[in-house]
Amino acid sequence: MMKKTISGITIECIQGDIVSQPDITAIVNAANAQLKIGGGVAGAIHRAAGPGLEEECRPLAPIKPGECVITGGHRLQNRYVIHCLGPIYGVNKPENELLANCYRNALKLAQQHMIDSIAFPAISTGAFGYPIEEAAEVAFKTIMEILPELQHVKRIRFVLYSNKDLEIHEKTLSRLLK
Ligand code: AR6
Repeated sequence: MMKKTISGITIECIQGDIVSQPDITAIVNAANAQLKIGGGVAGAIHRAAGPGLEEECRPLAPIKPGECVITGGHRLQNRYVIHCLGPIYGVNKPENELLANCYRNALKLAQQHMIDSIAFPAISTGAFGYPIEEAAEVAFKTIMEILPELQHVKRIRFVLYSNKDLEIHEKTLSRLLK
């Protein structure tokens, strides 16, 4: 677990499950273009939210790599879900810009909806094959660029599935803050 506060905004890294973050207003889904239930994060979120989430998503799909849409949380403990389509590594290019767009657009939606806290999984690093070190660097760099524009978001949490992924994120964040 790591916590850093920059310009009044706390960035946290924890090991855990994205659907078990009851103190967070919006959780981010590593979605598919059709915004349907899938594997990994998308599977966990849709299962926990119930069928109402897919129903709300239907008219919003398809989305393109880098794009995000917002819905309610349905049966989740969170008020909102922000669905982001990450790039498939080696297919959707340039990967780093498309991944940065996910973080940028998710935080813009959070800002528009006056969301105070948001939790991200490591978008694109599972089924979409993005190397975790590179993805962590893109994620934190993008977040730091956008921090000065955020007025409502006070807490940004990264929820990493494995201890190894947590370690990589903690190291990357410490390095970028030096
Ligand atoms: N909580 C937190 N992190 C998780 C969880 C969880 N419950 N489950 C997996 N991870 P992925 P992608 C980690 O595959 O790469 C889906 O099938 C996982 O270890 O969920 O963006 C969709 O339908 C990895 O580090 O998302 C899409 O088709 C990270 O979350 C496609 O996969 C992202 O893994 C999206 O692929």
